[in-house]
Amino acid sequence: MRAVSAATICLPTYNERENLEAMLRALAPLGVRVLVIDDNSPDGTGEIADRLAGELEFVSVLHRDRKEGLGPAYLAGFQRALADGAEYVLEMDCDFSHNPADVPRLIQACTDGADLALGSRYVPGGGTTNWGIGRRIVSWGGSFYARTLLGVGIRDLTGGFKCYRRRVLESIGLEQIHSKGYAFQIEGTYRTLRKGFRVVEVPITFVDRREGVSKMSRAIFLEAVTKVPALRLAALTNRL
Ligand SMILES: Nc1nc2c(ncn2[C@@H]2O[C@H](COP(=O)(O)OP(=O)(O)OP(=O)(O)O)[C@@H](O)[C@H]2O)c(=O)[nH]1
Ligand SMILES: [Mg+2]
Repeated sequence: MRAVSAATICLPTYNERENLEAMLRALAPLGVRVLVIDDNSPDGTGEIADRLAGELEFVSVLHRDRKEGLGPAYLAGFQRALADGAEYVLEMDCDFSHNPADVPRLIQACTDGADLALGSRYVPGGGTTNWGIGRRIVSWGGSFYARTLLGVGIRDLTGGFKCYRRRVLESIGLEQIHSKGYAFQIEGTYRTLRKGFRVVEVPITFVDRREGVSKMSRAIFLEAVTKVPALRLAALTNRL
């Protein structure tokens, strides 16, 4: 229980007014802290977050001026969570693709010895529901591409449901990370592996969002395609 109260979930939001309140109420019983990172959502998500932070003691809000992508939002959230003393720092989407009930298993994997626990769709027991065949191929193919080029054994490199131990975030060079989308997830895990930390995959079922709209874009996809060989090159030339 002590471990859980030392955990902060970073929850980035951009136009999640249909989801935010339900998500915070679902997280309430878990005993974790939640930091909502809102990029000035035009739909008023930031105001909803402020109202709920006034009501729910475990919630705080980080307001940012504009949408810059997931990576910069998470980096700002990590800094705040570390400054506030978190031992476990989680990433999670606010669209119910990630099941709040899986949070304790991710934290447990870290208290059991992992330095980074990844919610994984591509290990036995994991999977996706309500995704069309096209989306499944792109996602699985993306992880296959990254795993092969980087030469790592991790099955799910693009997922965004993860739990970092504090010491990882303190040592992987966050200030050097400029990725914004899926590449941010790949880069965080790869840097963690390069530093010799222990990374564990925890099976999860990923559910397609029910409310609101996806912010995935062609630019985010292309960033990942080019970032993977760049990361490998950086590692081969001892810059990572
Ligand atoms: N603060 C912030 N949050 C963002 C930004 N882009 C996406 N998000 C949030 O990050 C989470 C994941 O974004 P999604 O739009 O679901 O993207 P995705 O999960 O890659 O794509 P889908 O599976 O299609 O939903 C959600 O909680 C979004 O509201 C951003 O630029 N800034
Ligand atoms: Mg999503």
